[in-house]
Amino acid sequence: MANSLSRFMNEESLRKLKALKNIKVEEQVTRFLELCKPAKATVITDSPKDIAYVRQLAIDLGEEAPLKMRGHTIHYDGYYDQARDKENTRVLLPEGMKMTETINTIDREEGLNEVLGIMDGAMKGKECLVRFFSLGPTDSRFTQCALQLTDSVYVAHSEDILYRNGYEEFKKLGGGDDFFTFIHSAGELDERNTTVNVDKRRIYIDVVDGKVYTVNNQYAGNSLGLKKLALRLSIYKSNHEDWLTEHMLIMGVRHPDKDRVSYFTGAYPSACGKTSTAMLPGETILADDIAYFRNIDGSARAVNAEFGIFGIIQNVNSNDDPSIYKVLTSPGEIIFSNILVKNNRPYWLGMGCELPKEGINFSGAWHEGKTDNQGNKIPLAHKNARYAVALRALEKVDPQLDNPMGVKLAGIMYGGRDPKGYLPVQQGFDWQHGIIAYGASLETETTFAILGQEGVSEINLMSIQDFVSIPLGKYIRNNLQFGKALKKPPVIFGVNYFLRDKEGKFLNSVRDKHVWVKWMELRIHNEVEAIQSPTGWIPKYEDLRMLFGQVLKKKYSKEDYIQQFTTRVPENIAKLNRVEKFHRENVADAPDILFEILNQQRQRLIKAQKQFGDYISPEKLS
Ligand code: SPV
Ligand code: MN
Repeated sequence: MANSLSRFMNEESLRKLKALKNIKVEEQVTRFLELCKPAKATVITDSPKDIAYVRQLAIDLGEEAPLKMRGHTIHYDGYYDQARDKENTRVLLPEGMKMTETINTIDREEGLNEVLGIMDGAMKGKECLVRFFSLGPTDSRFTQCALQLTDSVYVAHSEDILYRNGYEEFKKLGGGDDFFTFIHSAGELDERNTTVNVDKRRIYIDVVDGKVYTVNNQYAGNSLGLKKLALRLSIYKSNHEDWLTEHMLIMGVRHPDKDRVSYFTGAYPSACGKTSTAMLPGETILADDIAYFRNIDGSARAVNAEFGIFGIIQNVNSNDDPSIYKVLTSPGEIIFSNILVKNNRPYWLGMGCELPKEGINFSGAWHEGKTDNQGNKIPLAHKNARYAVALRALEKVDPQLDNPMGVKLAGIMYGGRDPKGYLPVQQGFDWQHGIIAYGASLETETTFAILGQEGVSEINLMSIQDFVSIPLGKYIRNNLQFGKALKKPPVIFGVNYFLRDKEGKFLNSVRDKHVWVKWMELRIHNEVEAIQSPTGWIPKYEDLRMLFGQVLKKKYSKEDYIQQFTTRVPENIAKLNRVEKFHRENVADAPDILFEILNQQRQRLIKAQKQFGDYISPEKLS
């Protein structure tokens, strides 16, 4: 093996690999170097020197270009590789394993043959970086080691910003094989350093073997092993153990004037307010995308699998997201992707200043009015353009970020993009009701974060449906069970930032979510009362009026309250019907309790409808 490895790497790299004393790691590295056939391979440790090498290589090879501000670089993904590719992302299904129909799968043998065929020689002429990371804090029950091989320096550099280094963690494996392996190749690149063969883009997830093969792509949601690809592997792994993997933010919410912090997690589909909730001014952030939960001594505790933010940059401006705007306009290590650059300065949609009429963007040289091959106008920047920044760069990072025990959870939020049905904020009656009526019923409109049509309404269970690598019913049961086993489960809330009036106008402004979050914190501590509606506990006007004044310095009228918190019975019943149909048709192993809880909700709505009519003002319920 050493012989084969020394064909690819110099003595220094070989020494670094050997120092891990892990034959399993060496086997994987050898096997995939032999398959992908790079010109050379370099082993990167956690040392600042090695990490600086990666940062510089991204620039030397032109995968990133420096911008005016110190530490800022720009990277472009291919024009057709700007979001997650759902169609070509598949779970490899071994013979005999059952999976929910909505989960994209391919027969394991067939899939492996195909993807290994595409990856054969995919790194020709390139340098393969061999990297070691830790998902979750190091030295912790939550730690999950991850090995990454990639020929994209952008991928390796992004992972440095977004994940904890894990070379030293690998040493603690004691030669064991409890690590995930990610093999990525951007494939052949064009003169702009973007993938040529996007038609051969494949992202295949081998859950039983803990490996992911991803090729002919660069967009981070497709290429970075540690992000959405590891999410699938850890959902599978946690299902076979006793913990949960969630597509969730984690934040510390403060009482308006007491010295008190309560930790919340929140699940929102992509581009539905997850990052901006996690970044609310005055609160602290632990995670904006992926959380691991464990039951530790009867309490739900959570950690961030990640260490940084890969956030949507559109509409980040000093007014709506002041804290992240400040970070993005200050010196420090940031990779911008798929935005416009002019005179080495970055520009994006909704940044709140005048925008140039030409520059370089994800289509190459760009000018206003430029069209693509299909005659579509190319925007100044892609809607899904992003930034990657380490959480430690934020002033408001929570001090518990690296706590090996995680934080104790007080509340969980589920929020979709629902123009018609769900109230802006409501509290579930109990754990089961919250998981079923808000989590498993989460319905949302599709967004630009996934390749394909926008604005199509779909069920996106717990906002994690795209990533679930076990039967969906099992995933729901695991969540129900997790809460049951706790001494005091976190309180579950349903939120909806996207409710509209009859004319289609949004009923809330972007920052109102902060009031909802503060209300939840008070509810958790039983410091405000609530009104029982057919779909959950809802806020009282006086409490919201007080919080709007305190948090946003805004007046909150009774009319606004009534409009926002009116229960829309026909819309809610229609939603229940869609949710039930989805589960009956697709989720063969859906638990009976799911249908019971949906039915109870329906009965409560019908009863209230008989008494109060189709549209029920909160005043009638109090
Ligand atoms: C998401 O779309 O949910 C993201 C970005 O967090 S990525 O999954 O990386 O595309
Ligand atoms: Mn996400």
